[in-house]
Amino acid sequence: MVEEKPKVAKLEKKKKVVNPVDASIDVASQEMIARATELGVETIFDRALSMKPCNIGIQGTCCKNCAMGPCRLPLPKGGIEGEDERKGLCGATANTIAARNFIRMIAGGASAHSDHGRCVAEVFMSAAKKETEAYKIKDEEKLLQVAGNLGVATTVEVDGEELDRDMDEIAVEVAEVALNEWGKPEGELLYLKRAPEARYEIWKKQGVLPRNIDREIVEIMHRTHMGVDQDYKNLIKQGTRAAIADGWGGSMLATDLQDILFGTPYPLQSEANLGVMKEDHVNIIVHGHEPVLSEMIIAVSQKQELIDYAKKKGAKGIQLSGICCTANEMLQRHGVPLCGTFLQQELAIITGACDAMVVDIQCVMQNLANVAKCFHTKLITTHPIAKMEQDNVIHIEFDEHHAIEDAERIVKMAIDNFENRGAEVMIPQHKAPIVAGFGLESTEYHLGGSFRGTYYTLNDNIINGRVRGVAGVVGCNNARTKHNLEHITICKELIKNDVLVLTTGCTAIACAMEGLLVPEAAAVHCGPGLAEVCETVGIPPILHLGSCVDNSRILLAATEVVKAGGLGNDISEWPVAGSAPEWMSEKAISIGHYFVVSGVYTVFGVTLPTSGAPVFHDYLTKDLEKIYGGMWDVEPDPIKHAHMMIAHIDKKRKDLGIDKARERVLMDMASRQALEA
Ligand code: BF8
Repeated sequence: MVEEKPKVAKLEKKKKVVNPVDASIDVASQEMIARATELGVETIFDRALSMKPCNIGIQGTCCKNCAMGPCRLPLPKGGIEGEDERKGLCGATANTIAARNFIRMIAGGASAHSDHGRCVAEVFMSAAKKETEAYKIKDEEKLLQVAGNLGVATTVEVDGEELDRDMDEIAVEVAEVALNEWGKPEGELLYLKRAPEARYEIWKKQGVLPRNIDREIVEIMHRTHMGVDQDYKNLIKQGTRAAIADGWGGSMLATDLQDILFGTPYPLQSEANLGVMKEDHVNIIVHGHEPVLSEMIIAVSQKQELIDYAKKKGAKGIQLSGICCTANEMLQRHGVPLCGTFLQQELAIITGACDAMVVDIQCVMQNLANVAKCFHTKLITTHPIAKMEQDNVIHIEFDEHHAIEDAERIVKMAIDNFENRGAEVMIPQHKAPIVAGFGLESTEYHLGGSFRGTYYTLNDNIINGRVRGVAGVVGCNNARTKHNLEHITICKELIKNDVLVLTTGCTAIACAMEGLLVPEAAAVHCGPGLAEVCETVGIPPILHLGSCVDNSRILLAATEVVKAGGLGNDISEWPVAGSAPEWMSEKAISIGHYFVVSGVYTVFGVTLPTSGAPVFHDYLTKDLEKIYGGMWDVEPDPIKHAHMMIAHIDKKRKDLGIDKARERVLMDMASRQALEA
């Protein structure tokens, strides 16, 4: 007889509960994380506790590009002594694997930005051809400027006389030339010539001028296929081409065409954080990236008949707000308040007051559907390339040819849902005032003044040392770090040290929530030099330049500084640095790389997926500087991170011979007056 084994009681694994104070520095978010725990709703913060990241993937040395693997090549605990003999089945080295993975991330990021740009270009074409009622050319001045950059004539000769060309004709040709940038058979991207001449020459010499946007991404997929490119230097060269095609191509076109269609941003006031939601209003949150959809939602929700309809249903009105980069797009052109960053998307639904969350593309978590199931929220996907499998998700496909009707249907659905709210509404009462909308043009106006209208005044203040340098601080939230801690610590440390900060994406939203995007922040947080400049000009010490595709605005601002004179001939020569403190997406890697190869020293927080391949890692963080004047760096500690950027800025000041000026400026008022005399 077989002896029966004693039954062992299964040990119930105790679920780890997230401590809100450990998860975020933001009080509104802490309150909603606590609320989620109280209601038993699982969020990304809980999963980050119970699921650890893969230790090999994080090093960048797991190859799953063929079915003989995945081949995993972790770095030995004590590092590599002697020759690195790690190999995959095919013989691929750790460097090859990490470089392949890295440039596939660039391909992912560049394709996301660029496909967004293509979609805008297609809508632009419809608007130019007047095939849609909903979209029109809004900024003709910008159209003419972009026409110039794309080589489209803006005048025409009639009987020996130079006349202005018809605007509609220009718009159609701009659309044609722009769309051609994605797949033209020969030549190079037209916008490359917008970079400083010295930069263009470096790219040309290195053989990395992108031919068209799509091709560079396709070529990455080919070169990283099993058995093709097996030289990390050659692989990263292709990554460089695709990244340039993103920053100086797809992203820049997205920004320009959006400005023409929806308006070029100028500074405006608004508010930020979950507290912008209103309990007695229909709350519609738009989340994602493409303003094509959100522009229509904004237009429609202002219609009197829909406001009246909302009132008929018992609400006082319609409150729109945004999450992620759609938020930045709606803010910079219309002043629509920011509801939150990437890590607050679930929390917005947990308020119980979100009547509809309307999403398009990128950075939309699939768990939104699970959270929405616990509340009355209608979760509406709108893009043909971005659907969700859960059955509570509604798909209303958005099409520019009947955009108004689609938007009306969505807004009406939200209004109808207002009466389905449960008793569980809890909106955290925290929000901060903000000033946003600093495009390239308005920054020029503010920093140069209406009199000069160039970046000269900024250059002047960099040269005299009041402004030590400029930093572009951008990027995501990452659930592996404390929400917003690194963003805020780094930005505060930079402005404290007289570094003017330009920001986009979720960093911009984080700074907004923290109250750093108002002119008054200068007196509280800045060093004396930057405070003086901000107070004189009336700008915040951190300028909100838009969404992540608008990082192209930072590239162009950096170029304007070069053009204004006195700070060298290339972006790599003047005191500027980049940072993505809490990055997580492939888009961030593409952005980081186009910053680097545009000549910017760029520091990432969290980690870089290259640490398992030390030779390749060193190539990115040391050798690239010799080629491009910019390089990667990584530092998770926010204070050290900021000081690495400041050290780079000081090095550039020294190279330019303007380090002494700053020492004098920081002496005292008497010596400054003596100097000026
Ligand atoms: O494009 S910063 S989390 S929202 S990827 Fe996403 Fe990162 Fe936010 Fe905008 Ni950019």
